Amino acid sequence: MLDNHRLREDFPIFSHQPNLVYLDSAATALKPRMVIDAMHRYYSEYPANVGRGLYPLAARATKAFETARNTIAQFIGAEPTATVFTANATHAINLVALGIEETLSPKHSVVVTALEHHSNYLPWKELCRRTGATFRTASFAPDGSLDPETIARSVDASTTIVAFSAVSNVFGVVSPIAAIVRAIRAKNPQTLVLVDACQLIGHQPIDITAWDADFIVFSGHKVFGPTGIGVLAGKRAALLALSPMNVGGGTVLDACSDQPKYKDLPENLEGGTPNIAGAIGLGAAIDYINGIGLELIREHEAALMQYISTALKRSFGSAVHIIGTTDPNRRAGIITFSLEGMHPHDIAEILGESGIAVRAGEHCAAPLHRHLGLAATTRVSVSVYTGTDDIDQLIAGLEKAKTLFRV
Ligand code: ALA
Repeated sequence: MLDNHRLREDFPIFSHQPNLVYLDSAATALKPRMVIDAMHRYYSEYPANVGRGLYPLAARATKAFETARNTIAQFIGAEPTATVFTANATHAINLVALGIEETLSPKHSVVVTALEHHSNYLPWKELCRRTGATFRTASFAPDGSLDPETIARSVDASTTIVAFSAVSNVFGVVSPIAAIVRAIRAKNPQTLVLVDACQLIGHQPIDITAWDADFIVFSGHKVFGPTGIGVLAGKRAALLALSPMNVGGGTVLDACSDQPKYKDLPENLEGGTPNIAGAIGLGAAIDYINGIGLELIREHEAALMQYISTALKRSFGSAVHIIGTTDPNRRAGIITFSLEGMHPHDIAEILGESGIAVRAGEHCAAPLHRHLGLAATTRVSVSVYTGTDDIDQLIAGLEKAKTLFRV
């Protein structure tokens, strides 16, 4: 396993709160010093705009911004020019949904899955409401993964796009992404595919080229980066076919003609001054991950998943219900459960009083909870700074809650 105590020194929050047990990294990951420093350097040493100025300060800002783009593109197997900065994953998904809106009519269908979080559910539902296209929801397997054939059964000649998550933010189970894309293409080669990689990035490798997806999206803040920055990457042809929905400064070659002529990717989709510090911070976050090594991170998180599964069962036996797979190796650092006799909100509040942060509720995934017949669950998510000592404290906190509730 990784030396999480050594790694905790990289995260300034732990010098402010040395006893913090942070088990909510799937909501947002903590920020390493090198990310904060990179952003601080931009704001204090070269806070110029990008892509516009001809003076040295602006050239330095543009270079740092584009270097970050290259780092991120390489990390996900995308072309830098097909790696677009957005505000977050939700913004990226809405750019795609709005960008294909003109092509949809009541003759078309859009497919999502029942395990999506609201960000990869509502933009598509709204798109269908506006265009009259049919909104279809493919089911998931009991282990919390997506099954290629189940998704493909919802796809037919009418299907314009399928959007699905690589990892559900509730189940935490990694789905067979390349096989799902193949099954969709076998049913309809014209169907676009969007993969929401929010809960996979930074935990396991991403290769958009090997997946053969048209689009992938993720948020920077879940991968040690700052808030307010996300990425939409994909195939050039698919990105170029999107109607730019955020036109304005930086996107146009000829604004004066009746038919404005727009720039090439990625600028045509990045209207307005971008989140420059955010992009630079996200680049530093990817450098941080590369410095540790994705394979070591994967092994560390798998060991923690094994540890927590065993500890929960040992302490709570048949009163604990872990959602999804029993194989901790298939998880990307997320485990969700319910405990008989205790409401997840009460659990989270009691743990919170002891400095232990977990997430409780529907986790912005109401359709999934409805599908499972559950009102709410408790979610624990880990990262490089998490160790078995954090899990021991979680279990002690849960034991305390159990005593308080006399269950
Ligand atoms: N989607 C984020 C989560 O799962 C906010 O917590």
